[in-house]
This record gives sequence, structure tokens and C-alpha cells, in this order.
Amino acid sequence: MFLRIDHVGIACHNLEEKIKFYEETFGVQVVHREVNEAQGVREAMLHIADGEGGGSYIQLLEPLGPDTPVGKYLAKRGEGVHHIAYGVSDVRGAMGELAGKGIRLLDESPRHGSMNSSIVFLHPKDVGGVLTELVEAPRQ
Ligand code: MC0
Repeated sequence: MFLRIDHVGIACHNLEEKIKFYEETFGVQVVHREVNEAQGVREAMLHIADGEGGGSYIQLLEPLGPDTPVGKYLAKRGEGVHHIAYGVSDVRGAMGELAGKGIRLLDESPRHGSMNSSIVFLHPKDVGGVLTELVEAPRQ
């Protein structure tokens, strides 16, 4: 089902400070920035490598407010890895397959994700405590 690790989502309080840290420490570069109101985040994608069906990235996430998924996560757990996202070729097909295996989907249909991808989240309690995201990259 998985083509690659699309991104690792990292929750932070201050996006600009965290971007600077990643750029200066690891030499990675921001290739995309976006505010996703529906998900309650301001985010930046830092490119790591190219893989099957798309790239691999670090995704830095700053919440737009305390009552958002990332805002609540920061209040409860502090900064750190918020989710792991895997690239898939057919997100709707993957959703059907996983629902059939009893995994709870947090979205009824794919939603807008970073860089015009289609995304769906899986409940962390059904994936060993890991908030998991499936990403279908846009067709070229
Ligand atoms: C919450 N839990 C997590 C977690 N967030 N476990 C692992 N990783 C996380 N990130 C755990 C809590 O500790 C709690 O367990 C249980 O899940 C329920 O959490 P809650 O705090 O009571 O409930 P909510 O209201 O915060 O909901 C959690 C849930 C929510 C995961 C359902 O955050 C959600 O729907 N997330 C999907 C959307 C999202 O995260 N969007 C932001 C990134 P205990 O044991 O304490 O009961 S958007 C994004 O990344 C886009 C832009 C993109 O990739 O393109």
C-alpha cells in the first residue's frame, strides 16, 4: 500500500524559528509554505529526497489556535513528532481497504493536503498510538 514516507509532521510553537533551526542544522530547504485553515495549521515543507510517486519531506506545523489538532497536541505533549504520512497511489482505494480492516478513518472523504495532495488521517488509537496520514500526490 505504501509507496514512500511522504512526510513526518512535526508540531512546533514558532514556525519561523523551527525553519531556521532545520535549515541551519541540517541544510534542508523550504520548498512550500501554506496556511490550511480547515486543518488549523500554518505549515512548511522541507525537501529531503525524491521517491516513488512524489517526494519526502519534513513538515513543520504551527497551530492557528489552541483549539486545533496541533494546538491541543502541543498543550498536552509539547513539541515533537505529530504524525507520519505515507504516500499512496490511490487514497480512496486505500481508505476502503483499511476501513475493511477495522481502522477508523478520521475523514469521510479525502481532504486538501499540502501541495495540492489528497489526504486522509487514520485514528492513532488504531495504529499503535501513531497518528497516520495517507497522501495521494496530485497528478502531474
Ligand atoms: C491525539 N492523540 C494522539 C495524537 N493526537 N496520539 C498520537 N499522535 C497524535 N498526534 C491521542 C490523545 O493523546 C488521546 O489519547 C486520543 O488520541 C484522543 O485525543 P484528544 O486530544 O482527546 O482528541 P482530539 O480532539 O485532539 O482528537 C485527536 C485526533 C485529531 C487525532 C482525532 O487530532 C484529528 O482528527 N487529527 C487529524 C487532523 C490533524 O491532525 N490535522 C493537523 C495536521 P488518550 O490516551 O489521552 O485518550 S494537518 C496536516 O498535516 C496537513 C496540512 C497535511 O499533511 O497536508
